[in-house]
Amino acid sequence: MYHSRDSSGAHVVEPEGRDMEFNPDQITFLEELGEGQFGKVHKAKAHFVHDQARSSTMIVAVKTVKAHASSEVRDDVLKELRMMMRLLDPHPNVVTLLGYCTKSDPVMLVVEYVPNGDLLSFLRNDRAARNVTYANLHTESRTLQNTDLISFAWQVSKGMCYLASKQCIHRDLAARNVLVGKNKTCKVSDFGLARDGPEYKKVKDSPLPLRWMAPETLSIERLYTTKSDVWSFGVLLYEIVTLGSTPYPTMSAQQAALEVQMGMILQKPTHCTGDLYFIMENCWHFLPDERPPFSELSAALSRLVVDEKDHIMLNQYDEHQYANLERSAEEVC
Ligand code: ACK
Repeated sequence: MYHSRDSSGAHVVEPEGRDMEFNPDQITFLEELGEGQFGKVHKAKAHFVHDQARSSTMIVAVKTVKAHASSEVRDDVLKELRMMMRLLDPHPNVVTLLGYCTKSDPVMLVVEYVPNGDLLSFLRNDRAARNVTYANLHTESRTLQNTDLISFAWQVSKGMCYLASKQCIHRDLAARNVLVGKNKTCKVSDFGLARDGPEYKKVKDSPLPLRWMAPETLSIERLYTTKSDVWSFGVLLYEIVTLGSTPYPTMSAQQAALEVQMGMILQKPTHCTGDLYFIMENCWHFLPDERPPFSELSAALSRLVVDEKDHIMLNQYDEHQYANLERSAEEVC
């Protein structure tokens, strides 16, 4: 068993019998996938040594902490790691931790590679492809259907059910933090802000996800619970239904945050059914205790998955009602 100590003195403790500490030599970096909250994310080949006779390689994603990162950032990564260590029995809708390099500098997290990028880009790309559809009928079969979108929502709810069962609060649930794998499998990712307690420490200068935050999280108390994740899940449902549009697109993030604290919620998109909007609305009860648990949301969405009826009527989707805004510095507060 290997113990790694962060600057607060806390340990990352490996479960008995699993050696998850990688030697940096076991990792061959391939292309860069993007920049996450703590540093770069790369596609990589990991060399696993099972015993003296057996070894294998696997394509993975490696999150590397920025060079010369402060001890605060390093601690945050070790906290993310400690959170992921609680989630080691793999769940198909949550990104799995495969290992880490904590003895080396920079610290690296090795996670399962999810090939189709984040859900927000996936939805927005579909929206762009849909515009081509009208000129070329063959594109239609490749664009997302009602069943795909309802399945995305259901899969994320199952991933969140699992996280909630492990007392893990995500704190930044949004389409940009869900990855899309083979066969359009959705996996909840980016535990950068995830913590197990109700305390919250803002990562220096990183934007707060104001448009996804519940009233009690926006308030001076900054309260985060599984029920504030449920609020964010409702906003994520809205992102799915609107093919990745920005919530409250006509308002600045600060304006939206103020209005939400005064009771505003997102309006029903005209192309979704009342049944689906009812699920969203339930996520946005002002009082956290009135919001349903993820198990209930998952059960409600599973009923829509098998329903014959289209709950998202994409043929009535009016592109002009929605806008895609980039997340910007305005959300830093
Ligand atoms: O949209 P993307 O391709 O998906 O760009 C972002 C980028 O890294 C910064 O977060 C991608 N990414 C993050 N984790 C993974 C992963 N486990 N597998 C594949 N891509 C990932 C993410």
